Amino acid sequence: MSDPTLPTRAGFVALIGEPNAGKSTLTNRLVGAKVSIVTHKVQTTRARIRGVAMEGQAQIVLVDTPGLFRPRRRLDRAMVAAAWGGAADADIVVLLVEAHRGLTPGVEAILERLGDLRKGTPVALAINKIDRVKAESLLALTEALNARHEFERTFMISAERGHGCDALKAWLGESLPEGPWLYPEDQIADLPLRMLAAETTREKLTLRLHQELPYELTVETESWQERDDGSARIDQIVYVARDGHKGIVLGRKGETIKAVSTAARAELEEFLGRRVHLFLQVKVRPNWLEEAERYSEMGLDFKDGA
Ligand SMILES: Nc1nc2c(ncn2[C@@H]2O[C@H](COP(=O)(O)OP(=O)(O)OP(=O)(O)O)[C@@H](O)[C@H]2O)c(=O)[nH]1
Ligand SMILES: [Mg+2]
Repeated sequence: MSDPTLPTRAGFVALIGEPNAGKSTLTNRLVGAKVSIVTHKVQTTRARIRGVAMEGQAQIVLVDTPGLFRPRRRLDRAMVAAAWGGAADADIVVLLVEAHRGLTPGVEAILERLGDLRKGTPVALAINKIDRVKAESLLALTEALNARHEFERTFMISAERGHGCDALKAWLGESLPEGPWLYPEDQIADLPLRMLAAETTREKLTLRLHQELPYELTVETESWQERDDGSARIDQIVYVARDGHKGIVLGRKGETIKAVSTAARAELEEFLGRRVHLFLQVKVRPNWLEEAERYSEMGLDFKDGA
């Protein structure tokens, strides 16, 4: 695969799209490891998450972004700003559209803003979740989307199953600018471990809790201690905004938080390749959605939410 006579290439590829389009799934698929959390709920990703993939002599830095939607609250605005910021800084942008949902008003709104990108930024279209539709429907959707924007390329993919992902990756590799790699060859993520650990816990919480609650909580790693026996002790705080939410997160007799902790610990142990002791504490903090420090912990710019 890797041909040392070829020039090295490297650059940033921003994956953008509506919430739930499959951006994080595609990031993980292309990296070949889980670097970004995935759930069936919208607005899972809150900040830009970088994953690094190699394709021959090209280093593709994937920038997974929060979903694009019409923001109403401060956190929404900061997330959407982070997503467009990722697109603005990228060498290549890939717009993900869900095959079964097609050209939604949300996609229309994104298409309208593609013109604001730096002139000359190639934008590719990836129609995702093709496993959910009949192949016949894809041609019409491709035409409708390409009539709205002149995409550099169109790919039909299933990020979850892998269909079409090799072709997309190959194209990204050959389309990035020549230049030295941006990360060591064996690095796959660019997220501080304490943040990755917090995201893992947030994923497990999101998977278990009711629709509205995940939005109202955030997880922070408070301390990380390396122990002499090679294990790590990780202490995290789950901030919720309302008193009533604390009980929901804890669950009956602490069942929910215990299950979340077990699942998060198992995943962290696998990722780190060593034992982890994970301690979760739930705190009610009514105003956390308006606190600058919570945003910097999430990797967001508080001012963007103003
Ligand atoms: N059937 C099918 N489901 C998919 C595919 N790709 C992603 N999904 C599912 O779609 C849901 C959302 O995936 P994510 O990767 O979290 O989507 P996202 O675009 O990162 O979402 P946000 O971070 O909320 O903006 C998850 O349940 C995935 O398993 C696919 O190719 N086919
Ligand atoms: Mg995501």
